[in-house]
Amino acid sequence: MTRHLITSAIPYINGIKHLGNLVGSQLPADLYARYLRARGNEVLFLCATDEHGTPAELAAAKAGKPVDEYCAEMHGVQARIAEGFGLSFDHFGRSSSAQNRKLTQAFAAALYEEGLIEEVEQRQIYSQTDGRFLPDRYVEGTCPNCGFEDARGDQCDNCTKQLDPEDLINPRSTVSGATDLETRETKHLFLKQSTMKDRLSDWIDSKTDWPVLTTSIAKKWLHDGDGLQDRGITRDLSWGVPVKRGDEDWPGMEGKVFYVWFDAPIEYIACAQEWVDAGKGSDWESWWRTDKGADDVRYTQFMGKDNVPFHTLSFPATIMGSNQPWKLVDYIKSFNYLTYDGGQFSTSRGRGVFMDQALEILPADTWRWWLLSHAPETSDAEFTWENFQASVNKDLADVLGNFISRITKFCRSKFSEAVPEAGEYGPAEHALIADLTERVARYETAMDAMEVRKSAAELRAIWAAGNEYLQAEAPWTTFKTDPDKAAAQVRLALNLIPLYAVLSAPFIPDAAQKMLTGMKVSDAGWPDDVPAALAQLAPGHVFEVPEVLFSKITDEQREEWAEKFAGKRT
Ligand code: B3M
Ligand code: ZN
Repeated sequence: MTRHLITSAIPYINGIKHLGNLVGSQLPADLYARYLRARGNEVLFLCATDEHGTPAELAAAKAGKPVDEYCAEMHGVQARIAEGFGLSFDHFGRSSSAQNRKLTQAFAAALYEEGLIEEVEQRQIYSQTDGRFLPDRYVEGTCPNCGFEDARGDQCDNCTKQLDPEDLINPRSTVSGATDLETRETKHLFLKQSTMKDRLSDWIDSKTDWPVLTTSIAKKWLHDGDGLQDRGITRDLSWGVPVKRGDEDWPGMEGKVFYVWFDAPIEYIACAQEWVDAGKGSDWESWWRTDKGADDVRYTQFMGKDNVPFHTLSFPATIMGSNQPWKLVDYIKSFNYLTYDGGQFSTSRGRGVFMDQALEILPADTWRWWLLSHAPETSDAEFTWENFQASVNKDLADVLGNFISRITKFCRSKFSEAVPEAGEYGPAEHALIADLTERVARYETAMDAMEVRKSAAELRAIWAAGNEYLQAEAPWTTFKTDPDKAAAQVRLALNLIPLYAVLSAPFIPDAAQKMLTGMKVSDAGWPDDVPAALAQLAPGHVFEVPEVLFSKITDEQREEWAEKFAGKRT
């Protein structure tokens, strides 16, 4: 038994995530957490909402709510949706928690004491009406390049030119519309991560077993162009972790907060504290402090590729730079993007399926199965309704669902709702048991390696092996001439159901539970010994035909949904 710490990138608070976000971090992390728990490991699986920064402020303003209220509400919404998808977090925290505020300020103090924080004077737009400095995207005006009147301070959306707010003609505050803007001197903190370049580089080089997607992005940022830049870790916002050195005020930093990407990964640690403070655990330090036992922990992070630089360089720089015994990540599993029907998912245009909508139209397991079996691992992947329909109808309804309903109904009609006793296993049965033993080992290897698509393919092949056996042995035909032999065939086939349930649970937990409930099995463990697992339903064991596991997606539904999610949501 190993202790596994697993974190998923923490989703931004400002809105509901789409299926591409889900498959890039939370869902594969859940797959891995469920698998490791099923195999008897101790797992702490954490996620949270990422609540600070400009996007949260802007979204709250748009919703007409105070930002703290907006975040509390949206946290509730995201937590419910996560539950709907069966995401088995041990705790779903909040980066705006008191624990994270304190820890973030403590990290800043430690980095300061190590001489890794520099105070830098900068020029920035100040709004007299608003009484505050404005972040770049809070300033709008006319683009000097194309004349577009609503260009943002960081970029013109019309001609895509990168801008400085000072470039804008007739600049105005998006907070109030005020035009009495001026440029003022202000101070910001920079983390001198460039001084840690060699250390970070050696550390990344030592991770020879990491996915190439992860290490290639890290190396690009380490070595391309100017290499690793020092990074600004403070912002002029009111919503965020106030800039302090531990408990002490930081002279010159009044009214400023830490940059969202500074405090967000620290929430991985704070979340473990929240987990304890919520009464769900008793000891967070043994997961996070190497002086308190965390050396024995294996820590795995899951994220989309756009988050890789922050997890391979910035957050490790915070951890290493603190010179305190915090746990560093052991493995980073990253993902490419999921595209939607020939284009991008778009939050602003409502293009693609968002997590709440997905659950409104179909059970979570259908989405879990499609997303994981098509995870964008080695390249981007594309969601199409045709592919989704085919996958649900074939893999889930025809292969798995049909196997279960066919064999349980046949048993009920020809014998009873109990495992038949008569008959002995012959060569075909022994061959199936041997075949499944090998296949389960291959499935475990793929799951251990977090090869998500490959694991799904191995699992599908395990389901198919049962179908092929039934097809070839045809107990309904055997029954006419040799009912005892048919009884033995049915006995083995019924025993595949709890095996399938346990193996499939990490992918499709609800359906797996229905399978076990129908078969009246409450204590099915991982099949470390496949032949023994295939004998767990003893002759005479009573069951009920499980309820229908998966309905097929019709062509009409497919067309309706393709139309509905093409991009009109506001
Ligand atoms: N919130 C980006 C995202 O939701 C960001 C991840 C933070 S991980 C510490 O994809
Ligand atoms: Zn422009």
